[in-house]
Amino acid sequence: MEKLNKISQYLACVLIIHIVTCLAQNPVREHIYNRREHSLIKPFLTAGLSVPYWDYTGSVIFTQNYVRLTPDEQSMSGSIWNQIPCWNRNWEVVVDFKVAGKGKDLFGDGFVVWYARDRMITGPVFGSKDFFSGLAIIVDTYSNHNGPHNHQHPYISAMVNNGTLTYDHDRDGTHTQLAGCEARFRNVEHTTQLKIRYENDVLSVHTDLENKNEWKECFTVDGVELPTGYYFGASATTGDLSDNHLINSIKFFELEGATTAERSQIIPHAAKFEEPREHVDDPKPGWSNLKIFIVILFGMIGAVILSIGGYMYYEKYQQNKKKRFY
Ligand SMILES: *[C@@H]1O[C@H](CO)[C@@H](O)[C@H](O)[C@H]1NC(C)=O
Ligand SMILES: [Ca+2]
Repeated sequence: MEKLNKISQYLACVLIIHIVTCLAQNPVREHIYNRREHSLIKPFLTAGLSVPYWDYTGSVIFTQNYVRLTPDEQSMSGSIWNQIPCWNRNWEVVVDFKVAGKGKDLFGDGFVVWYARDRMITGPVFGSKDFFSGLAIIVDTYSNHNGPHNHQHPYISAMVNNGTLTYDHDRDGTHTQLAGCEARFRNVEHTTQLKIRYENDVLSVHTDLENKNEWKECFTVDGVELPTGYYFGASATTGDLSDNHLINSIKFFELEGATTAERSQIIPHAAKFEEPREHVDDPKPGWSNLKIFIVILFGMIGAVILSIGGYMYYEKYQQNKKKRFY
């Protein structure tokens, strides 16, 4: 009898420990629900050879395992767009992607995960429309900037636009980005993932790139206002340089929060931009020593001529003065 008691006590203990560790691993915040209509998951193609909830443009192809935005070939462009506008104020999107190609040092250009008003419009921002309205999470693999950068590539950054800003490729978007981080994800065998979370006007991006199965913070910015009713999408482009840009899945999670109609009326706005915001031209190349020498030489010759001239004028003036007095 005592033995039975001990066993039941032991079992109760195990149960409690199990519950406690379970709770610790799954904090209560996980009131999140996967939403199929904003997700892109396997199998991509249904029996009718259509892709439920998604449209596509350009070089996109759907295979059994991934969606290829561009192949590893020059001048390719492709995009996929969700058909259903998102009415959730708070959400999280996890993108499982792969960027790989033949190029060892030279590759590009990158891809963007969109939450935008206009869908299916091709353009110069990684295969999609410039002067967009909404949010772009830009995964830029190629540095277009000739001058020194304050960061390495590949680089992940966020841009919020109300339709008036252009994405400046020459500066890799640095003067319009809210925040960003360097990220290494090219040509690896394991899965690489990006998590975009938008909750109560706080935007955060995390990455899982090192096959450690843990999220690492890329950046968090508050004061980001995005309306409801926009569309999720992804686009990629190649130019002179190329890469395979593949999407393995996009998983949308609805977070708790009001789903209000008024949120659809607001204009995308970000309270904080990263410095520097303005497009500052590169400094002119420094003067060469020869140039400096020539300028100094001419300056000295000029000074000598001026002083001789001045002296001669002074002499004449003195002579005139003498003439007048004598
Ligand atoms: C759009 O954004 C620009 C740049 O941030 C800002 O100057 C302008 O006032 C904004 N327009 C509206 C209508 O919010
Ligand atoms: Ca770039």
